Amino acid sequence: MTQAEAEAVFAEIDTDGSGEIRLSELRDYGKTHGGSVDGVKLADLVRGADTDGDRRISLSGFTSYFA
Ligand SMILES: [Ca+2]
Repeated sequence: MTQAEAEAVFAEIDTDGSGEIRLSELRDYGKTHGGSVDGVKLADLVRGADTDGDRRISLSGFTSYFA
């Protein structure tokens, strides 16, 4: 997806607007989107996009994974 699309999806998942996606936010999103984000399984997304290993996904980690 494009950078802008990735940012829009990120904002949709980051429901508290903290600028990071927590696992609970990802799980809530997965519940209503078939357990995946744009076809990527949540577990694979965390592994691929959590660049510093703190189990939270930053906007830059998210967009570099998808865009
Ligand atoms: Ca958040």
